Amino acid sequence: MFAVLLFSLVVFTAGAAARCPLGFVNLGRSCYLFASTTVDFAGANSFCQFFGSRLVTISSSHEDHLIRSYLLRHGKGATYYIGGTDLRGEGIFTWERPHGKKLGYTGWKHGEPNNAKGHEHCMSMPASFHYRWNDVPCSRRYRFICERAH
Ligand code: GN1
Ligand code: CA
Ligand code: CA
Repeated sequence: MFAVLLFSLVVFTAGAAARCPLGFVNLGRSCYLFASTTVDFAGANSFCQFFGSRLVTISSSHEDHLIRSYLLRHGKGATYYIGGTDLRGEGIFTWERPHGKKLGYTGWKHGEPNNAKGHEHCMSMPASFHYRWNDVPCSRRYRFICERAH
């Protein structure tokens, strides 16, 4: 019996570890990389692609909750880029993946997006907003979150 339990534990642990590539964490149905490098939005996009992933698309309150809970525990008090912009039309935010898809679910902080100073076209999750969404200038250097399938 003990051997069976031990075997199950080893197999289960190995299985769980194999679900996401090194550096990615499994939350719900996807693998996420919470990058600690700070880069501008274009840089964040490139980094995610280099890692075989894309900037995160957050499609439901469930997914938003999983990511925010993770960040509240491990987020290092920072701001993280997520994968949406209104670069193609002011005030109309779309996801990078699938490209140009309008937001369905949104997790904006109350009062956002506000396009502050007329220069905020990229989406982020700042610790100071408990990781509710904010539009920020795309030129700022922030951490970022990548997503890929298992
Ligand atoms: C920040 O720093 P300030 O107050 O001009 C934030 C905006 C928010 C605003 C909300 C770069 O702007 O995106 O809408 O607070 N700017 C940055 O009060 O994070
Ligand atoms: Ca804008
Ligand atoms: Ca803003």
